[in-house]
Amino acid sequence: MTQPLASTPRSDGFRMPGEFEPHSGCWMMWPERPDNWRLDARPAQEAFAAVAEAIHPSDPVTMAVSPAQVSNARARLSPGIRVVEIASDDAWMRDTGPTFLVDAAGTRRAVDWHFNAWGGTFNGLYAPWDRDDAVAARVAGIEGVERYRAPFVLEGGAIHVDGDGTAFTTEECLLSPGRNPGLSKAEIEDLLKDYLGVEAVIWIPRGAYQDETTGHVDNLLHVCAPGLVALSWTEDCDDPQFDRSAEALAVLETVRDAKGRKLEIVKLPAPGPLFMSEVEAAGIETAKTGMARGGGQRLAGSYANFYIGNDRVVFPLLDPVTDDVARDILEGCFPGREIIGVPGREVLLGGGNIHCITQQVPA
Ligand code: KQY
Repeated sequence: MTQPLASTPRSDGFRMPGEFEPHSGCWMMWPERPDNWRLDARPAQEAFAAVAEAIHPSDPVTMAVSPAQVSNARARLSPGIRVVEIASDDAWMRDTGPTFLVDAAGTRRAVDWHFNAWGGTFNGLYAPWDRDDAVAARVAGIEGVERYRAPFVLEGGAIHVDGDGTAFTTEECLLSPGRNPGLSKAEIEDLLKDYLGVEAVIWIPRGAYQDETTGHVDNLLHVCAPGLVALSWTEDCDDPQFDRSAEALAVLETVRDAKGRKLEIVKLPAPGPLFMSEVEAAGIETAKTGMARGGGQRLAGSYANFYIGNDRVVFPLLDPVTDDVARDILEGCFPGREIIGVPGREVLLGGGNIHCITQQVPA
């Protein structure tokens, strides 16, 4: 593994591109952890495989798989999907993989964030997490790109960018005591500017209700294009999600982005509300650490948790009542891209969705 660069992306002229910019590929990781994925992760493996097949070949997919699962993964994935052996603690490539950057000449580099299972010993979801923390460096090495090791805790799902100078995050997440208790909001904002190559950070107060990452922005909203944001929304003012989405809307309606634009906000209906069933909960091994699961638990379902590929958008099917509404709205947001729904419930049972399990590599 090569040593990280000592400079910062911003000082070297690098920026994180928008997800809607061209990709050379997409990375995912194979689920197997039985205290997060029910029935020894077999239904989740089927769900992850379906996501990979929906993204591939628009973005050629590489699946990182632990040594014990290589033959199983290979048998369940079509031959075009590359399988590489990488050990991990769970399967969230958005969070443990590198965040890729580009410069004006088209050179690519990567940011390797410190990962502590969404809260470390304060409120992290499992321990140890050292194999997860090593994933980004491995992926960057396989991609053959140089890497910055950012000096603070962050996951890829905690940020969105518009590729044009603006980042989005939540206070609930990045100011949570389990991540960077020694850093002020202003210091974190400066670090985001340095490591994402942005000039403006838009702070949303909170993420989705019951999100076990402590408020990842990628489960609340997505940036469809510079100046265009899709926000998870409910009209039910008795739903605890209502205030969270309304607070986000209030910020998004008043801010200007780095280029001085007002944002256009498109509302995606929240599915459900959705709850874990007793049968689903019974299939999950009892967790030794933070991921206690139970029947009746509210799930943090959101259609904003989608992946933007080169010629398609892959979004989670979560609720027959709202799936088609979400599809129609996404069609309006992404002219020229096919909108593909893939069953999202098994991924949601593990605590995230399609955006959380994917990581694009810019072209
Ligand atoms: O949403 C994500 N980005 C990750 C969710 C992790 C859940 C672990 N059980």
